[in-house]
Order: sequence, then C-alpha cells, then structure tokens
Amino acid sequence: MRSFFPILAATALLAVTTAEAYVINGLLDDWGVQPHIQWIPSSNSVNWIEEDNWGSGHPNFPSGGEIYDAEALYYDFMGGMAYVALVTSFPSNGYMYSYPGDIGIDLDRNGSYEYGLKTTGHLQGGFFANPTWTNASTYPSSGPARIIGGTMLDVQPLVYFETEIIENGFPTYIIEGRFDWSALGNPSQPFNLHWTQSCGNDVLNLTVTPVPEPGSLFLLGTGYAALCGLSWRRRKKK
Ligand SMILES: [Ca+2]
Ligand SMILES: [Ca+2]
Ligand SMILES: [Ca+2]
Ligand SMILES: [Ca+2]
Repeated sequence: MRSFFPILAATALLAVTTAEAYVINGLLDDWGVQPHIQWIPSSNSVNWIEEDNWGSGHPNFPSGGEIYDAEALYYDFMGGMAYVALVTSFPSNGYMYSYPGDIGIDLDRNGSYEYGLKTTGHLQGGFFANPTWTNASTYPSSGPARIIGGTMLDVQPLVYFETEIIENGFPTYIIEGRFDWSALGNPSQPFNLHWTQSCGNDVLNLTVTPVPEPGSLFLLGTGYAALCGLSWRRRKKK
C-alpha cells in the first residue's frame, strides 16, 4: 500500500498545476464578472469591492460624473501570482488633464504604499518597490495616484482595455494584470490595494486577506499525513 503514496502526491501536484489561471486580456469572464450585470465573482477566493456610482469615501464621488467612476476592484491569488482586475469609466489616456493612477499596495496598512503596479505608459505592468507617488490633485485624501520613481522589481502582462460596454453614456474600461507574489515577500497578514486618478475624483480601496490556495492546502494535508505515517511507523518499531 505504501508504494501508492508517491503516486498520490504526484496526482495532487498535477491538480495544482492544471488549475486555471486568469487570462490577462481585459475580459472578466474568467472572474465570472459582467460589469453592471454581475459584480459578484464566481470564486469565493476572490477579494473584491464594488462601488459603481456613488460609493463610500466621499458623499459626491465620483466627482465630475460617470467618466470618473471607479467601479470595482478584484483580487485573487493563483500559482504564485497575485491577480488584480479593476473596472472604471476612466479612459486609459485620461480626461481633462487627469490621468489614470497606478495600483498601490500598503503592506502594513499604515497609509503609506510600499509597492505599486504601473497601469499605463512604457513601464505598464512594472512592479515597483518603495515607489515615489504623486498625490491626488483635486482630492488629496484620495491619494496616492501615480508612480513617478522607485525600484522596478519585475514586469508582468497588464492591459488597460476599452470594452464595448456602455454605462450612463460612457465606455467601461478594464485594468487586468498580475504581480509576482514572492516580490511582495509572501505576506501572511491582510494588506490594502488602492487606485485613483491623478485628480482623485473617485477612489477604490480594498483590503486583501491572503489565503493559501486550496491546492497548497491539500498538499500541506498530504505532507502532514505522510509525517503522521512516519511517526506511526517509528513508534511501532520500538
Ligand atoms: Ca481576463
Ligand atoms: Ca458607473
Ligand atoms: Ca465609484
Ligand atoms: Ca504601508
């Protein structure tokens, strides 16, 4: 019977590697989300927030109307990668001297953002440590907004995609990207994700609770079972 153990472990590994990752294409069908129709993601491992139109943080947000609306933010972890998806009416090339911000990560939730993910420009998809941020110009309390310096650790695919979905007369855009979990130092405590525009007319803040993947939980369980088997055998020898 014992010789079956490696086969079982191999099967568990296979189950982990064949788990379907998110496709970075600006479409949210892989999240089970249809903007304005179905905001609730299909997987309960997703951390998310939806603030389509008047959300929390400011009584009149989005200030300036629908075009500034930051609508939803999603986060999930899979295969060593952290995936993010953001829904907004704000265009990738900006509007009225305001430009899209970058995604901030506040690891210890103290209001300063130690990491960031570039959403636009020639460094799009770049993952930064200790970034220098611009503040939000019109609503400073919405800040920080854009990365203008720091150490770029890695670059991963990221798209800022104009969908054909129109809401209140404005197109809906999807920012979909990812970053290497190990670049973040494999945190085990909750951390904050953040996005706004350079004006700060709307803002999304999401607290993420890191949880191991079901696959890794299963592997941990398998390892534990193996250890138990070992100690049982040792005991029996005495
Ligand atoms: Ca996708
Ligand atoms: Ca909206
Ligand atoms: Ca909003
Ligand atoms: Ca911090």
